[in-house]
Amino acid sequence: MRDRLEELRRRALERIADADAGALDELHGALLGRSGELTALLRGLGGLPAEERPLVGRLANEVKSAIQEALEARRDELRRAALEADLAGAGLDPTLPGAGRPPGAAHPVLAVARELQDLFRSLGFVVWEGPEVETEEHNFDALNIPPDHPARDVQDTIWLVDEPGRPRLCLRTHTSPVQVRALRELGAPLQVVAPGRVFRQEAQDATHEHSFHQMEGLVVDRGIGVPHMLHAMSVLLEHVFGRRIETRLRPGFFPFVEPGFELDARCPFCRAGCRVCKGSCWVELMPGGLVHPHVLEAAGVDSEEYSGFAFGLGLSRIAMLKWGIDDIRWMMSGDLRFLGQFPAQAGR
Ligand code: FA5
Repeated sequence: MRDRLEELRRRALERIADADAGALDELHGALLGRSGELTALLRGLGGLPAEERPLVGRLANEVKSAIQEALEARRDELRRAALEADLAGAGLDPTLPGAGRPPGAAHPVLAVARELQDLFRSLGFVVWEGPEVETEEHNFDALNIPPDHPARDVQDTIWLVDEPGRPRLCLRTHTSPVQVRALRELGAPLQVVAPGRVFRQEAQDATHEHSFHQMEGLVVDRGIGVPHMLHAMSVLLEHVFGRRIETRLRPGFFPFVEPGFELDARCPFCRAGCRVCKGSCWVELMPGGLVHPHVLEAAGVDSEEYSGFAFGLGLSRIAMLKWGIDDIRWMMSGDLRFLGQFPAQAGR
């Protein structure tokens, strides 16, 4: 009986190894089915002496498992071969590496914004964000920009709701309205930075976009003066550029500060006919000044007790200077040849 079982196993495995899909089904019936060979052999177990039955029974189970496993393995093998043949027929090679996705990275403006947020958080500032659709009151009135003031034209506002009898809404032209929002919500004293996108009807050129990013800085406390502002500006610039960069300060007019300043950086691209600085050798980077008492009062802060400084950094321009980008229009181009140059510096 044992010999017959071993012989059956040997023959069965040989036949299974050569079988095609149709033959496998037949083999399954011929070996393990009701009137299959193994079933017939097992029926003879009862005629064996009692002491042999357990051993032969165990062997019979082993042979049955071996046949079942061999049938399953051969089925898998045939299925895989059929799939590969199908793919090859369709011109596909499943062994080639996939196309994959190129790794993403932060946009250069986002990278600069994050770097500065980290810096200012470490100095005790709160990061505060305001909406891109802004009321006329926040964008202009509360910033001491009266209705007929030319500043409203200078910034060439994109109005969204401009109908008689309805509060006017615009795309914010700068991040300065966040000064008012933060002061009204947090009160004085406070230290905030407010990064975000702003919009203007702007003729585009190498340094001007219609949509660009700024970061507002605002510190209000007792006894704040111009030296505090200058210190904050120089800490900021040294942090971003990792070295002292040449700057100049000149008077600047903004209705929401008094006195007001313009901080310019030495143009790093400067050459004859430079289109970045238009031959002036300086790039406007960061205006600022002492918060006008009218702005403090409009936000409910006592201007007799508190004073403050504010600045409005051009984030897009900082990114340009940091990475030597000589045309701001690359920033919004969505061109992967441009964006792909930044993973190393701007990733995260
Ligand atoms: C303002 O927007 C003021 N709100 C800044 C301010 C804040 C002044 C707080 C005083 C106190 P200005 O329009 O100059 O200012 O813009 C600020 C900076 O944004 C500029 O120095 C420049 O770096 C950047 N900027 C201005 N216009 C554009 C533009 N069209 N494209 C790209 N960057 C621009």
